[in-house]
Amino acid sequence: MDRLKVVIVGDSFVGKTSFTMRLVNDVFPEKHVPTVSDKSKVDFSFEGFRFTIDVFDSAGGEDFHRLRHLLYPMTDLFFLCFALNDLTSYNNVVNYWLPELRHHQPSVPIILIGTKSDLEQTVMADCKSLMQSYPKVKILLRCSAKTASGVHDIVEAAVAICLRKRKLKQKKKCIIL
Ligand SMILES: Nc1nc2c(ncn2[C@@H]2O[C@H](COP(=O)(O)OP(=O)(O)OP(=O)(O)O)[C@@H](O)[C@H]2O)c(=O)[nH]1
Ligand SMILES: [Mg+2]
Repeated sequence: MDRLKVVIVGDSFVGKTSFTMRLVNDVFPEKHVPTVSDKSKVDFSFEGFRFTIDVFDSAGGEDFHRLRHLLYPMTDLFFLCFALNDLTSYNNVVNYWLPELRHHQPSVPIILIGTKSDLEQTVMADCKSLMQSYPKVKILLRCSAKTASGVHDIVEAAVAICLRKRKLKQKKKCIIL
């Protein structure tokens, strides 16, 4: 079975842990317990392949800005989260998180996730212009950890992106040989 490493980042309170718990245990924790760092895993099948996804949940708080990058090496894909009802969390995607990921892991693909889609959506994310500035941003998807809407689609997109990247790498190796 193939293994993928996914790291979840974004501001505190956007719902990274809730998303992870919905994905891994299919539950929704109502309470916010600030994360320090957490690792869990989930098995997933896609196009006849079976994957184990190691999900690294990170702390969004500023206190952890200097430590968080220790999670980044060997990452296959980032889930970069903002809350669809919190403009500040989206502005921080643009002004803080994307520059941070490009600085530490410039070649790792990113899925942008708008969380809390069950609440009123006040953020108009301009994904096209973000993708132009940051080609590693592959797609913007919306989800709700509360209702589970969109969560499966995000994992499917993640696996498809990683699979495509690995196939491309193998192709390049074959050409060199
Ligand atoms: N309505 C709604 N609330 C959500 C959703 N996801 C998370 N929440 C709530 O938002 C709050 C913060 O969620 P967390 O998952 O703890 O946030 P986090 O991003 O992990 O925060 P840090 O660990 O501090 O970085 C909690 O009270 C959750 O119940 C969602 O999809 N819908
Ligand atoms: Mg958390």
